[in-house]
Amino acid sequence: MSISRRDFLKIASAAAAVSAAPVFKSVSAMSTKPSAPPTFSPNYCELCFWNCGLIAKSVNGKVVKIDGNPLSYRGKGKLCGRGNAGLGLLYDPDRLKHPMLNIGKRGDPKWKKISWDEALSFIANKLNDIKQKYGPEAVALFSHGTGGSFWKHLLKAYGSPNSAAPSFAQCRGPRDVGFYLTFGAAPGSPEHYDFAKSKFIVLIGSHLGENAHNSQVQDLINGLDNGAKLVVLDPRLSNVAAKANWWLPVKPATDLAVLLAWIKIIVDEELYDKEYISKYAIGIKELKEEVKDYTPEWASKISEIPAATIVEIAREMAKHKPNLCISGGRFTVWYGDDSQRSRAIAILTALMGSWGREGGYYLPAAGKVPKYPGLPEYPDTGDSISGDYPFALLQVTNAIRDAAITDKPYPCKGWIIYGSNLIKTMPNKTETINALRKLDLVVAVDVLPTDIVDWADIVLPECTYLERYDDIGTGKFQTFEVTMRVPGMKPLFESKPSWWITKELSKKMGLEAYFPWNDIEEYLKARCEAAGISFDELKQKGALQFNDKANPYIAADNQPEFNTPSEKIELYSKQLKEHGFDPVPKYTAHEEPPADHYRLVFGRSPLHTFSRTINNFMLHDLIPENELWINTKQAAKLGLKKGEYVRLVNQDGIKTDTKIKIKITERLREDCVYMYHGFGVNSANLSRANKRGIGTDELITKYTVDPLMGGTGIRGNFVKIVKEA
Ligand SMILES: Nc1nc2c(c(=O)[nH]1)N[C@H]1C(S)=C(S)[C@@H](COP(=O)(O)OP(=O)(O)OC[C@H]3O[C@@H](n4cnc5c(=O)[nH]c(N)nc54)[C@H](O)[C@@H]3O)O[C@H]1N2
Ligand SMILES: Nc1nc2c(c(=O)[nH]1)N[C@H]1C(S)=C(S)[C@@H](COP(=O)(O)OP(=O)(O)OC[C@H]3O[C@@H](n4cnc5c(=O)[nH]c(N)nc54)[C@H](O)[C@@H]3O)O[C@H]1N2
Ligand code: SF4
Ligand SMILES: [Mo]
Repeated sequence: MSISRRDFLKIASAAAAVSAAPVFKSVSAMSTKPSAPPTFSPNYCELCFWNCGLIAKSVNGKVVKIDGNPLSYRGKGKLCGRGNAGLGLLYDPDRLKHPMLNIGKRGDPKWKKISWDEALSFIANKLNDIKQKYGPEAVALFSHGTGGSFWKHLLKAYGSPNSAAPSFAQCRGPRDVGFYLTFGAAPGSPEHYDFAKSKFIVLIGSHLGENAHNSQVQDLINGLDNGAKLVVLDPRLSNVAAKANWWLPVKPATDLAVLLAWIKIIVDEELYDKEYISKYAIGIKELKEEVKDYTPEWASKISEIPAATIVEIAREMAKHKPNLCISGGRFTVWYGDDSQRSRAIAILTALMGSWGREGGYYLPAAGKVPKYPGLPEYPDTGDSISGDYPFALLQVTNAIRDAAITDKPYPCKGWIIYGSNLIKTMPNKTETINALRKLDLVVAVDVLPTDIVDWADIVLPECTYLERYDDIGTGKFQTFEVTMRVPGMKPLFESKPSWWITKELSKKMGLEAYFPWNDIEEYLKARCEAAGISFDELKQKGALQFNDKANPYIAADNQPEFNTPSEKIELYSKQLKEHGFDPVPKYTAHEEPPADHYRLVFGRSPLHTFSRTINNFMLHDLIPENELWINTKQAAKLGLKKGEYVRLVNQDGIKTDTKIKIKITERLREDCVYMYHGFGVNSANLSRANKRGIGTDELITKYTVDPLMGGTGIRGNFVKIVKEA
């Protein structure tokens, strides 16, 4: 099977359809002066966290166009459909324009415009009160995005260890932990999947292409172009599944059965990379014993994938070892046993010898940009709120939420929420609301009046990425990438960058010694100098690559290190056993949908990032609302028509406030329904997004916590379809 580069656009959907026309219109409407020669500033995209490099073109002090930066590893000169629509955020008339104080209630706000000075004094006073009453650890930061780094620094200077992000315990945490337990390292973000060189690729519930992480999609397409075979396990015929050699419409929640059967076949038939395993791994004998009952026939009954297909694919994988990538995916908080499912993927990867091998998982280039030199030490902090999860690699957001409700292990009284829409991204909204109601202080730092903003006491408007400098960005790929964001124009309205907000706040909190730079360029220059990088070159090029001579693959003179207790790959994990967990993953059955219910399955819209972009006028034009996918037979059974609007009721009797349009399709199993995540925006101040479609977050009242690391499995919710009278 071969696939052309043009198919990238087809996979990534209507990327090309993002026309620049509306931008030029909005910009020319703004500018009255004759055009000065354009200026160009490098930047990196913040429409999602892949952070592809871009060049912003400005005319008369306004950004008028953005293009991919060819020097960027993550973008390679291209932007995805969302990235191309950056101007739809920059010129969104709904943007936050000035600091605001909530003189109403949390969740039912009345906003009063205030000055930056008033806003920062208010926050500093509250933070100092909390410190006096409860200690600094009673303040937590939630963040997502590059500007978060200045907030993390401020929080540590203040003395709190509680800095968390939904992008761990609500996203890739279980995958990272499963791999960490096996290899002593995670696939990383950005992931070290060597798709471009793969001969065989396995995607497990990962719908790359719709999940539009730019260079990763390009790598996948290049791999397929070069003849790689592709297997996709997904209950839905995703766009990438439509390109696969094998689409396995696995029964949702049963992937682990297939993975365990694959392990059994490979171990029993001795199809694994024997030299690699004997050199680098421990526990092959114990593994064989532990998986002995997981026959393909057993897995077939559970997963509804034919036993012969399971056997065929196990043998195909082995034929292509070690140049195959069994992808760990990214969004992995599914059913609560997620770090164990990820461990099964890691074990298979080890058996194929593909960690550190061409076409498998490459070894990333090393590199570091040291911190700003000479800063005072942070104060000593006590333990962070991590819950009772022995293998949590990072702080657990839901444990912080629990602490705000129960005061255990100690009170949590203040939340600073930077670029995170907690109310839509944490499962079980009622718990989030209960926590928010109990706090003494809620600060939201955002660019738009999104749903979480309505729950804040005080709102700080950040300027968008196209209007600000930010901290230095780094990424470990086959090169070590260092990136810089340079503003293409002055901030609109009274919005400000986080480097400025945190510095001013530090003065009011008596923490100015931690922010000794006069301005951001001085800060960035000092970091560049400490790393031996030319600031001027970085500022001009936007992205620099280092260590590009490093060998990304295992070789006689390039031996891997495994940061596990045994310093080997652990097929059998003694440390899991010591903590009372299964040393080799075991299959456990998950709850099935009750009668008349479907499992709620969701994923990414190729042209939106969660709820971040729903109000973006360029993207809204293309995908204004989500649709409910339902299988043709089930639609006929329920008498549903294409385009008809319905509501949903979940297993706990929660009925959606808004409606969703029916899409009838053969591309989905009969036992589930599917929709894009991110819609169903509540905030009345987002004029285009408000109440369009349904939010998965409305329906996710149930979640199953992963006992190893605290991740919240959210794919165990079920819905019934309610027709409108
Ligand atoms: N139901 C459900 N929940 C999920 C998921 C799901 O699929 N379904 N996905 C999970 C995943 S994979 C993840 S990674 C998490 C993400 O969870 P979060 O990190 O909470 O979510 P985001 O949508 O990235 O956060 C968006 C907020 O950042 C703001 N923002 C955008 N740009 C900027 C900026 O430049 N500066 C500032 N200060 N703010 C900005 C937006 O306006 C918005 O309010 O959610 C998880 N939760
Ligand atoms: N366009 C776009 N791209 C994005 C993002 C975005 O918001 N928009 N977000 C980024 C982020 S932070 C993340 S974490 C990634 C997430 O991207 P992915 O890791 O690819 O995860 P999801 O989007 O949750 O994947 C959904 C797919 O899993 C399938 N699925 C559901 N249940 C099961 C099951 O039980 N078994 C199997 N095998 N499959 C199942 C669904 O049918 C769907 O096709 O995307 C990233 N890329
Ligand atoms: S993948 Fe798309 S949205 Fe994400 S950073 Fe790159 S261009 Fe921006
Ligand atoms: Mo994510």
